[in-house]
Amino acid sequence: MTQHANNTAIKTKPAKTKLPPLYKVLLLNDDYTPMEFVVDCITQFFNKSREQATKIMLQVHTEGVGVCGLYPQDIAETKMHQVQQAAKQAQHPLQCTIEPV
Ligand code: TYC
Repeated sequence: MTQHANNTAIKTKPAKTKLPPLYKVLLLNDDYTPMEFVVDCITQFFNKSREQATKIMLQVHTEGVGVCGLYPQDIAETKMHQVQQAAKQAQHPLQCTIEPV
C-alpha cells in the first residue's frame, strides 16, 4: 500500500520473483537402442557425468521411463529435439518426451 499526497491509498503489488514453469525431459525404454548410445545422449545433452548418465539409463532400462532433467519449456523442447535427432541419425528407436512438473 502506498500513501499519496492527497491521502488516498493505492494497492501496489509486491515485487515478484517469477520462476518459469518446469518440464521433465523423459527417456523411454525400448529393446533395441544400445545402452552406450543412451549414456552418450544423456552426457552430451543433459550435462551429466558418465556415472550419473549410467544411473539414469539403467533406471529407464529397468523401470521403463526416467527423468534426465527439469528445464523451462523452450529448453526442455530443445533437448527433446536433440535426442530425437541423434536417435534418428543413428537409426535407433529411442524415444524422448517432455511433461510438465
Ligand atoms: N533397453 C535397452 C537395451 O537393453 C537400453 C535402453 C536404455 C534403451 C534406456 C532405451 O531409454 C533407453 N539395449
